[in-house]
Amino acid sequence: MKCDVAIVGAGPAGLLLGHLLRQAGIDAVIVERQSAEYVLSRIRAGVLERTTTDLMVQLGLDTRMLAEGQLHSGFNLADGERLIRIDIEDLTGSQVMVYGQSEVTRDLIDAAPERGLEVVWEAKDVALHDIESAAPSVSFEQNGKTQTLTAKYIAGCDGFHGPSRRAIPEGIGREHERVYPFGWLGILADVPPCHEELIYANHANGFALASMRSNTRSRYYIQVPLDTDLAQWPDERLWDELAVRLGPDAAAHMTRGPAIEKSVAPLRSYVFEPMRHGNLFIAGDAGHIVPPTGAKGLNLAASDVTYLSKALIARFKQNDETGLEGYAAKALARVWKSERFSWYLTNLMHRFPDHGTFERQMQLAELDYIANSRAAQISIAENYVGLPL
Ligand code: RFL
Ligand code: PHB
Repeated sequence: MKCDVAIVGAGPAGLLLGHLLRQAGIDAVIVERQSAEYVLSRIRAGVLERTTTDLMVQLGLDTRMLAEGQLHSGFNLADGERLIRIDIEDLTGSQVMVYGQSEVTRDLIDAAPERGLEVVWEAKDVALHDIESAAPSVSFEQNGKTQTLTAKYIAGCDGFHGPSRRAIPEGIGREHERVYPFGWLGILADVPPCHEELIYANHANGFALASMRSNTRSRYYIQVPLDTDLAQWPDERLWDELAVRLGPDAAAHMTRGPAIEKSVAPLRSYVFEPMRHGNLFIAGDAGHIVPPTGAKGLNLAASDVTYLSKALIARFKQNDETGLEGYAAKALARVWKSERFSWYLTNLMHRFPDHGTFERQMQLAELDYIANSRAAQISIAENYVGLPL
């Protein structure tokens, strides 16, 4: 098999890139380890920046997003006593779109056949070869047969655990990492949200987040120790703890219901550089991870592939390689700023095991400063809606 661009991974990064390249008439094939059903069943991000929704508009895949997604003009920080509303529309002129990652992925997967975007599902033993050569390839096993897909470029969009980043020879790359001493226990339930906007709460018991997917589906999280056993958190205990951490106003409007999904996710900040080696280009979680507190993971995947698709289109249409040469530096500059914001909000809103009363007072003083300073609110709002590309 041959194509112009072989894409490893059919998460948001790989699917968006594949569609953007197909829209420009470039021959792209995606190789994915899982089945489409499995990819669609992963419950992950829920807040889209304008840079991400713009891509869906550009692809003409925005019908369902515009009909079913919710535009939010603000979100709230809670400090155990009160809600501090960040009016992102007033502060920045922009809004964010609440539309689940699984819905974005579904729209991209459904449109792939009619747009000639081939996705090889359930590919086993995916491996990258000759990434420093002019004919890099991806091998995989399908139906018991080994296949090789030879391309001009490979896009590594295979998430944090995929093989692409690891194909870069040791000694060339550099890792920057912070692992947080807690995780998020998430619950998805078919109940109306407790508030019309998101609430990020810093309570003495730990962080909590009230989010949503629609008017009838809610997503909540609480900070828990990393070794948490889900069996310790039957639904009722989780609802009780959410009510405490989110505060009396949210609790009064909280509808409880059975969990459709419940899981613990670790929190990590991670950046690998460079995001290019030879003819391999890394995008999305394959190159960087943010803790979910800033809602930036999916949005960074989208900004990476915005840069990468433009660079590849310039290469194939005008034989101009300057975009490809600048890709890693351009993408990383935005990545680091989102890393900073996600790290800042994680530090501001969580209880750390080594924090004493001083650190707690610092958090409360900062929240009080934010509550009373338009300058502080603008800084948070402009990062939350997404910095310019
Ligand atoms: P993805 O979505 O991980 O997709 C990578 C794809 O590559 C496939 N793959 C392989 N394919 C072929 N061969 C192999 N050997 C492969 N190994 C892996 C995988 O099956 C998968 O389909 O990365 P991408 O496209 O870069 O997209 C990034 C986003 O998914 C991610 O940043 C966010 O979902 C992060 N994230 C969250 N972000 C938020 O903004 N808000 C959230 O609430 C939120 N929750 C989460 C999250 C990430 C999680 N992970 C990664 C464990 C919750 C979880 C549990
Ligand atoms: C979610 O709805 O899953 C969600 C929303 C905002 C975040 C993280 C997760 O910051």
